[in-house]
Amino acid sequence: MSRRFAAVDLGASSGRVMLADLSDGLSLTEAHRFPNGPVRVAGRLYWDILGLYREILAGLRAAGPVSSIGVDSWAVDYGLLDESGALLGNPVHYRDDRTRGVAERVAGAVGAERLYDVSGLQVLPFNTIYQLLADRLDGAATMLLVPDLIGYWLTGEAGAEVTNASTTGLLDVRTRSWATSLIEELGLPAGIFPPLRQPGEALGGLRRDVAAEIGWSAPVRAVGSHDTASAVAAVPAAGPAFAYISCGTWSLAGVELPGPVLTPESRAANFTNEAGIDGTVRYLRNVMGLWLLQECLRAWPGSDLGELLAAAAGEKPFAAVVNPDEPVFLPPGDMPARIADECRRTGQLPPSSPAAYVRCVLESLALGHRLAVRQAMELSGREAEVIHLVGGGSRNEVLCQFTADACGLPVVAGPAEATALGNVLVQARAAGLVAGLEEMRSLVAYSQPLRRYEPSGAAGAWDEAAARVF
Ligand code: LFR
Repeated sequence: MSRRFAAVDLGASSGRVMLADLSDGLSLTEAHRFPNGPVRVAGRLYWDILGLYREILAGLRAAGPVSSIGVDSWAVDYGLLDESGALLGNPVHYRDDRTRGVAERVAGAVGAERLYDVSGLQVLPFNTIYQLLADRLDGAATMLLVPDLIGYWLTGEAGAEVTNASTTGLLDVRTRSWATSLIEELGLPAGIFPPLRQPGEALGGLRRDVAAEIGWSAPVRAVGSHDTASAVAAVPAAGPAFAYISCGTWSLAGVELPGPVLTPESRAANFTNEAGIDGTVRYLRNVMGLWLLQECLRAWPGSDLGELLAAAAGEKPFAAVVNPDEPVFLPPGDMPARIADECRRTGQLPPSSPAAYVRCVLESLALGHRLAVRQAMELSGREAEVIHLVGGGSRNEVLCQFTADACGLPVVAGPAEATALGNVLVQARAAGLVAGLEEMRSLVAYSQPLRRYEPSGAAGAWDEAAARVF
């Protein structure tokens, strides 16, 4: 058996097929990378799911034969299949506004307390539960979350991987099975939710036509198919006293726990209890993340991120900060204009140059990280001595330093490709090459470049800035 594994990892701004080799330690190389983003058609925001599938096949062809394949992506979004297994309509992007008001309506009908008690999930307007209630489900026989849909196209096998299913709002947080009575109470068709599968389980071999197209064949295995579950699995932590921030388009900031926290305080702070691998709970909150920066860059064609980050480091500290989680920042659009409005609304002068906007975004994000990490510790009772910042954001030196300063804790940055690493390590474990979560994490710690940032001790200025926005 070869010690090579392929990770298909779809992020909101780019997708990639990564190749891992565990013959000697753990090395990861990129077989193929491709852009991803929303497509607006007739006022609705979609993913280009077929384009993504084509790029996945191109990536697998480039990767060459492996022992197995795992697929992960962002959460909550799905495709609906008809009786014959054909896709009914194009999957809608979670930033589409068709769910406006749905969360409030559902809370009014079933009660916000009940929803939290059943699913343990934070309320985000785009949770699957709200999307399904906003969609037409006529003719739908099966609902497949994005990685499960890709897995279905690759193998012909339908199922719902449990870490991602936990982001739907329709999975029972205690039993990790579909919350059938809630599903029925909401009037959703219970039959569209496929059987659950666990990370490490084999889906099956590639369909013959798929194998013919990429030139080789291998089994597909379920992994932590929610990208954040895979990223947290690959956090290079040595013991339990850590917090993590999986920082990409979103920043997912929190702690790992053996069981859920379902207290009224936790619900009020909108903390989520998402399923991690091996029965762990990802106790975290979504912080708006690098989306703020990505959307600023889209508004400034021709700008250079490296230059802007360097210039931002030299800008005046705390000239203006915003609460990064204001709902107004969620949809695509003119981000600098929305940041300027938010500054004015909170009695601050808007930034006056792109570098000043970038400074504002990075300080604001660090404030978001600080609040989420502190509340996660407080609400769960879990103390952290270090913050592991993983994902693409770990390459952003200014953000890593700001996060250490704002939180008053050391930040260990990296790996940038934590998600792909978590994906392949679950496959390698299923193949018997790695023993458990602890060994997976130490393999990451020893094989991947990491960088440590110490807090600078300027806590007072961060306290003052936090008081301005929260
Ligand atoms: C991160 C992520 C988050 C989820 C958001 C939307 O990529 O998966 O965990 O809340 O995307 O699906």
